[in-house]
Amino acid sequence: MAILDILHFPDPRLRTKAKPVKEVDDKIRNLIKDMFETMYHEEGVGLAATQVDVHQRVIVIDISKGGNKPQHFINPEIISTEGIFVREEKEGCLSVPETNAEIPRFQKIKIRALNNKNETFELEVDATSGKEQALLAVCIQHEMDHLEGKLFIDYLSPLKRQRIKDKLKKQQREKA
Ligand code: GNR
Ligand code: NI
Repeated sequence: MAILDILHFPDPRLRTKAKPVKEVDDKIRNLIKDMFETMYHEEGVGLAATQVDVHQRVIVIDISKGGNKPQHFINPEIISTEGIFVREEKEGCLSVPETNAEIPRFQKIKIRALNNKNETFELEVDATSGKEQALLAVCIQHEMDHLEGKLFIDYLSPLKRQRIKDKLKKQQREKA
């Protein structure tokens, strides 16, 4: 078990497109364990392998209050979507510290993925069926974006994104 380092914007490695997992083996199962450990340590509700500099299509999520409902997805694919919504609470990202924004997301998604036993499963999430489901819908889309090298701030205007970049660069300078 290990807590992994998280990459921070504007690290170019966050722009890497992740490759599909070819074989769900012990190495992947270990990665998933370490990703959960890292996510819980950082108090996040989700984590994509991209954020720990592993460019394979793996995401972990736990939106529960107790942090006792881990969900993982290997090679996730969105197979259908319906509608667009903006969640009441703003979106944040462990790779973009101290930044929050309202982002339009699909309201209803159906996804297909593999579990750690190499079994295919499907999951439908409807953001209109409660706050937890809304967070789960957003979180799945947020994590899947990471696997494409995409960040939530990419949905903002270039001006807003530049301001965030300047702010974080300044902070990183001050820390160094
Ligand atoms: O911890 C996280 N919280 C969160 C809140 C609203 C929408 C998305 C997220 S995901 C984020 C963790 C993270 O950066 N995952 O990639
Ligand atoms: Ni994120």
